[in-house]
Amino acid sequence: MSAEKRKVAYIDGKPYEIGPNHTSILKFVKSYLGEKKVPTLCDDPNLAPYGACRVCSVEVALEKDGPTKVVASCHTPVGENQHIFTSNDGLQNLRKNIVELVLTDHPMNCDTCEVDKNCELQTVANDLGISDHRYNNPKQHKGTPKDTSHSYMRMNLDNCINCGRCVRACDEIQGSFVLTMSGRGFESRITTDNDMLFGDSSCVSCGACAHTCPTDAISDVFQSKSVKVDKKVRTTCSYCGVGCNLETSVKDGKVVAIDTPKETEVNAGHTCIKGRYAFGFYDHPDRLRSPLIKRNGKFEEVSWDDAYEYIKQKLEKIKNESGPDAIAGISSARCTNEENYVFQKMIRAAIGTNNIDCCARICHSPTAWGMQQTFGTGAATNSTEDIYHADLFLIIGANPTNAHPVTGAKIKQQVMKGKKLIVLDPITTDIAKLADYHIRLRPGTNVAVLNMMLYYIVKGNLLNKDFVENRTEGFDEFLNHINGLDIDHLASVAGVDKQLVKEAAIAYATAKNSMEFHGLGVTEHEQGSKTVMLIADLAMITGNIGRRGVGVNPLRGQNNVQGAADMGCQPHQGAGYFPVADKKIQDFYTEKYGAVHPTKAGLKIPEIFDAAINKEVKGLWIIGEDIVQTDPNSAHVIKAMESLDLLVVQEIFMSETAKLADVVLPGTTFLEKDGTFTNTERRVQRVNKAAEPLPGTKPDGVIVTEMMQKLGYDQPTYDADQVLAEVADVVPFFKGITRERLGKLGLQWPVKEDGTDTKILHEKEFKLGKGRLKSFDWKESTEIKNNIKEYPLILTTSRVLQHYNAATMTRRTKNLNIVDEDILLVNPIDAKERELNNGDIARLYSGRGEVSLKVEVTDKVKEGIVFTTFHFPEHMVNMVTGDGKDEETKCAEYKVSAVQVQKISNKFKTEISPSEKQAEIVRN
Ligand SMILES: Nc1nc2c(c(=O)[nH]1)N[C@H]1C(S)=C(S)[C@@H](COP(=O)(O)OP(=O)(O)OC[C@H]3O[C@@H](n4cnc5c(=O)[nH]c(N)nc54)[C@H](O)[C@@H]3O)O[C@H]1N2
Ligand SMILES: Nc1nc2c(c(=O)[nH]1)N[C@H]1C(S)=C(S)[C@@H](COP(=O)(O)OP(=O)(O)OC[C@H]3O[C@@H](n4cnc5c(=O)[nH]c(N)nc54)[C@H](O)[C@@H]3O)O[C@H]1N2
Ligand SMILES: [Mo]
Repeated sequence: MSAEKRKVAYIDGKPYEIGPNHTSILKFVKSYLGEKKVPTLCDDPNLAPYGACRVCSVEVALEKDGPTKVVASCHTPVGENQHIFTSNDGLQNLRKNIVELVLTDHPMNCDTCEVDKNCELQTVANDLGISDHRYNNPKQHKGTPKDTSHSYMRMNLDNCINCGRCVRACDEIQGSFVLTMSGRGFESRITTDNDMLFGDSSCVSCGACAHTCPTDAISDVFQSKSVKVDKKVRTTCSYCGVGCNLETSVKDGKVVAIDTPKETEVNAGHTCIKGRYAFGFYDHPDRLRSPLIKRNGKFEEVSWDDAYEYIKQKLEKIKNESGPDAIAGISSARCTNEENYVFQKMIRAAIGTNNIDCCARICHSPTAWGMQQTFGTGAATNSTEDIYHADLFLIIGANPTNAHPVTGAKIKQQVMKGKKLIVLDPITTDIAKLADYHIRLRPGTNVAVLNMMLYYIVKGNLLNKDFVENRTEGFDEFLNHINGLDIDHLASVAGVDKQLVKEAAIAYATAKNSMEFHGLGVTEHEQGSKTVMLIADLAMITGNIGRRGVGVNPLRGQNNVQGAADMGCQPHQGAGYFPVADKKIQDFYTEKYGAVHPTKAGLKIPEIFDAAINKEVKGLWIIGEDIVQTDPNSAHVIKAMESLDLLVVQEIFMSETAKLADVVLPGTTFLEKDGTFTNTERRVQRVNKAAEPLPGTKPDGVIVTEMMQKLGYDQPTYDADQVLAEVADVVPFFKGITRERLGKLGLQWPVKEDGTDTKILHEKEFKLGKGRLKSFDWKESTEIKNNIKEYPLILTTSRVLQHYNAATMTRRTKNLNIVDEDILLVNPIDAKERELNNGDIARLYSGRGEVSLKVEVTDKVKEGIVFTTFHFPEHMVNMVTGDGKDEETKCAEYKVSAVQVQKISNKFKTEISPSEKQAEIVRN
């Protein structure tokens, strides 16, 4: 027990202990006496205290019976022995008068303003007993035209009370600075940047303004605050690995709106355009609604039983003729833990092969593998909330404001508050614009630049000697390697300024807490795993590991890619990362699964494709992964799919891959299922069904389980909770997880039997005992070496905020109104050489294939580099990307392709607009 005396303050005469989160009188009072004890108007717990409206006024005396003073409780700190009075006639009159003045700006009669009495302002007014307008404002906003230009929000400034919450949310939460307050006094009103229509402004559609607005002056197109819904269901977002908590509004059995729930840890009351608005795909007319079998080149609707029977016969034939290793499965990082677990179990226990993989292979497999080699655990060492405890951020090959927008916005906020930022990225991303040190390296040269940073830290004597001595091994060899580096050569191949790298290295080593984040710009390279291990070196030699605000933190991509690998959807490791080549491990799984565990090593995704072409793999079952559009070298993937005897695709849409299937099975979206997802910080969170599966569809776990039963395996009827219990029995770091214990906010693994979870890994020792320092030399990518003469530009590919991977989902939402094609970014020098102007159509080609794309000429990319995204099937950018792979894990080298660009036509010559083209595709 701490001997420290507990500090108290008094609320209406009673003592209460002051806690660490009680940063204001308002927070202190609310935490003990509930939300309604003190009314508020301009306050939002997710925003910095503002103290403008003073509705939250309380009286405070510094000692018992001392003189009192009226203060705004939201921005007055609570102090020891304060005597706080929350209510008396004087305070009530003050509050009432303020709200009456505010109402001057606002229609009183709710019938005329489309908003019922649920809006926050009306609730506060009702609570204060106000029922009528006392003051009349001659210059009311009345008659301001509604702004309906935005795809997802509308602005009705007649309802605005100028509380400034939207402006503050845009600035403080999203960091976008789109909304401002213009004019003074009664003339003041909310406008967008350059006074544009809302829909034309630079708004990123995060919805933070609509979420905070107390009156529906800015609201979602669906008026979630005012229309009565039947129920609200809390769940977890199914886009990226941030894992935002969402609250769905359900009316007449349909999800009609999504907002953030009150209590959130991961997303702190925030979401992005996809999580909040891009859910319209879920009941889109294009959803698959029946099992399909392809006969004579055409899909025919069949019953579930016929589909299962057809698959069973085909699988048994393949197994009898060629053995179980002629069958493979690719699981979905979009599906739940429970679904991934049963699928790998089906492949291993019911079919009998280790040929099971998932999209982690082409995404962060180098992270998992590299961190297993150096630390022992291949997952993020720290928690997202550590962003608040870091002093410096090192972001390597990640574009978090696009790809992990809620985390990106948090980092951005901290940097705007003065924390230091180093970015290693060839592209001037949004976050790179804020960097103190933006190291614009050539794609494929991370190992060179990281070696430079390690060198400058060692030479500058900036090592954390204690950490190196007590917690690592391999330092002597590491030092030898550093001493042999040719820094000038490394700087020249990477195309970077030595001095800048030196300064960045010193900043990283000398900040109190340096927190590293990385993405695909690290992993999707030939030297991906090596880069990850050098990042681990950087953290270890500077002691930036094992406490708050530091660590090595991959920004994992898919909502449940961490979980898919945890559940064993990898050929070399089963559920819980046990190596399946080990005889003891095989016995362990054999006992757990009640079926002999396969002993032969499984194939990784690219090996599955090669084996299909060689007729060694004949049957493939894919759940929720559109490999034809998203794996590299699409022509090769298509050839592999066409070589199979049986392709089963379990999907929600007729994806490019599903089109090639023999059998299509209609799964359900996350809104129609129960289970759990594991986010990028190892947090296992509940997914709760908000709507019933569309008629004709089944949750993916149900489909897999029914198939297991059909194959004769004794798997009980699918129940997500019961599968989770089985996972907890097999996977040691899930030991203490139950659905109940996960509660609202989830738990971060490892979770002990008693339910305690883990926010920070490696605090006292690494899973390997000591951390392993590793050394590697930079090597030019084979793709460049072999092809750069003929194809002199380097293509690097990535994503936009509005669309998600194959975009089967986001293209079926209004996000398509905002972005409707992949654009090729070309540096002005390269553009001039090719006579390319903005808007021209260019041919982008490599030895593998070609696509045509609209051009944007910009110095966001360096000379010699071109950049695009891979979201649109009418472009199929992966026709161009190559077969390069990470040496260790076979992760695809999407970030380096040798290409050439050639002008096809001027902008005016295109006959069909991308959106028309898109519409055509959707229609077909
Ligand atoms: N809006 C949106 N969000 C998404 C997705 C989406 O499609 N859309 N996809 C999700 C998925 S699956 C994933 S994995 C994540 C990916 O998210 P990120 O990891 O951020 O991935 P990318 O944006 O593809 O690439 C990151 C950066 O790497 C840079 N880069 C390229 N080559 C190099 C290099 O050699 N060195 C360095 N240091 N940087 C380099 C690129 O310029 C790019 O800015 O996003 C997830 N979130
Ligand atoms: N050029 C280039 N290509 C890339 C990348 C790159 O940076 N550059 N990045 C790569 C990366 S990191 C990744 S992770 C991959 C992602 O590639 P994919 O995994 O192919 O991409 P998604 O669009 O996430 O595809 C998931 C599929 O699952 C379906 N789906 C969604 N939810 C469910 C569900 O609940 N059940 C079922 N059955 N299906 C569902 C969707 O309709 C979609 O077709 O793309 C890779 N491709
Ligand atoms: Mo990914």
